[in-house]
Amino acid sequence: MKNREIAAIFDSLADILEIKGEDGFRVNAYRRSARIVGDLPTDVADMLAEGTLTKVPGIGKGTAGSIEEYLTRGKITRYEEERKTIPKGLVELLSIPGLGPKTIGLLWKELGVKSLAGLKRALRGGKILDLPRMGAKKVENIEAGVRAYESRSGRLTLGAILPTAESTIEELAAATGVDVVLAGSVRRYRETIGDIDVLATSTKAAPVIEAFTALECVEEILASGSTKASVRVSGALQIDLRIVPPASAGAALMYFTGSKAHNVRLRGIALDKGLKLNEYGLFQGERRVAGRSEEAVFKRLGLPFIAPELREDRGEVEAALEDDLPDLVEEKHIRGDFHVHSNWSDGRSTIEEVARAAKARGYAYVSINDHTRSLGIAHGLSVARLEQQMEEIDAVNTKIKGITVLKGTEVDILSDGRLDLPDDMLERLDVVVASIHSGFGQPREKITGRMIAAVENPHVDIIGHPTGRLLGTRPAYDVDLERVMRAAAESGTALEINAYHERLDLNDMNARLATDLGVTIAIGTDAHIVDQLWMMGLGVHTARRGWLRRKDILNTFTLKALRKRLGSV
Ligand code: DGT
Ligand code: CA
Ligand code: CA
Ligand code: ZN
Repeated sequence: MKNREIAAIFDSLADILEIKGEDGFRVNAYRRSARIVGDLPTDVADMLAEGTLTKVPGIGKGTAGSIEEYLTRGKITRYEEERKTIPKGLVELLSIPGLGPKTIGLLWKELGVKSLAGLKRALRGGKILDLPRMGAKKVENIEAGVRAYESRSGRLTLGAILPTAESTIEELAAATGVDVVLAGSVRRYRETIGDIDVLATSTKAAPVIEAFTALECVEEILASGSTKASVRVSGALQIDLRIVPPASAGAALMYFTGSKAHNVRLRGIALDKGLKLNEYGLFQGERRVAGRSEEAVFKRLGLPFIAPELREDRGEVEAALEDDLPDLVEEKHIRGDFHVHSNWSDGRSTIEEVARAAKARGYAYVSINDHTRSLGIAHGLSVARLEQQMEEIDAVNTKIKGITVLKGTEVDILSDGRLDLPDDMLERLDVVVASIHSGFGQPREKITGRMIAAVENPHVDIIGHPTGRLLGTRPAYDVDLERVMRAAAESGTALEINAYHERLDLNDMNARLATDLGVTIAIGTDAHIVDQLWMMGLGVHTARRGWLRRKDILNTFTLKALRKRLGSV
């Protein structure tokens, strides 16, 4: 389905026009087309074939023509032509968080900035402050954006690549009949991924390499040797494959799972015992004493098995030596989801669809948490609409057995710290998630105050996406998290691990700090369509990376225990 690709081109077109300073009407028309096409639930190719495309409100003849051109010729002439009218390097600047097309246009026209290097020169030279509507605060934001952009360069979110990673190992295993597993940062479930590492166990590497480089997803073969190969799949995503014999499979998996820092620690422990550890095995002199499985290697090193998520040299080696590793939460412990949007606000699934999908995942409960009225762009609910929604939830609960739909909200924490729903309304809900969606630029004291006010509201159960960061695109707002955590521990309010792949907020280390301070963590997917409920796994693995145990996680509570904890009946 090409909908998203086409939407991205319309968006780029709008960006280019905006950089050039063309009139807002045409810019907005392309933005609107992008949004409409991106949100279409059906394939534009089918709609074009059936002649239904031009019947969609907002898709005129011109837009339909561009879509047809893309589907038949793979490009849109208008876009190709416009692209040539601005310096190539300006397009890259659009990826810098906090830097929009208007400012880029200004930098280009006024200061001759044509690339990232040019932007950095302008920042260093201080000339940028002379631009209209530019202040010290804004310059600081741009500098922070450049830093964020440079530090993530080339890294993708785990959630964006995990489906590709999983289907690759399945297809390769099916094609070759050998054991194929993931290693590297994907197996450690890091929030962003440089490349995908895959390990296959076989004594005959050639047929595995052949099958690997012939996979349908492969766009380019970067390297192909006798025991390893690298390919490029969609975009810049690279997959590295190594083939190892069974006698070294465990040691190789350990080595290529990393992290490097963790590996260094394990090699040190081996040395202390007069052993040598490398990707071929654990050796005493020339003799291999372990290597077939990770379990065997750990055992011979005198250590319990260390879960891949912990292998970051953040104290796991010390804990293992003292046999004091945490008993980590597992996906199978999860009984429900606390953050799901429905089509009552900006989601796309009905409450009934959410209920059925949650039931199919084996959950006991799921809560519906739509936005509230201040979030107009997200069709936030008024009190009256929320009351209607509660009736609908009652109806769904009567209709569908084996799952309980909880009444919830994602109430907006307003910029002055008040909540967007009155207390008497909040009191009637089962699961109140309170989140910040505005005023990201406020000073630390102010944002911290807003969050603490929400934490201390007795009706608020969970603080949603507590730092507001979006991976690679928006830094966290300036908040004193530790103070919020202490307040949350005091009032018994849970903090969220928002499992949506671009958020993962709280992140691993913050979740760890929160539980160390006595805070309960609630995992919510922030799903806007039932196809996103799978991201619960990303949240659980983030929790594991934060050393969290079953009892730290609200989602592991039975419905009865949950109701008691939330104070709802
Ligand atoms: P990434 O791809 O940047 O998200 O992170 P990783 O951890 O997957 O790193 P990658 O793909 O460069 O290498 C995979 C693993 O292989 C890494 O976690 C540890 C191991 N490894 C790679 N190079 C070295 C090395 O020079 N020394 C050691 N000890 N281990 C290495
Ligand atoms: Ca990797
Ligand atoms: Ca790699
Ligand atoms: Zn939210």
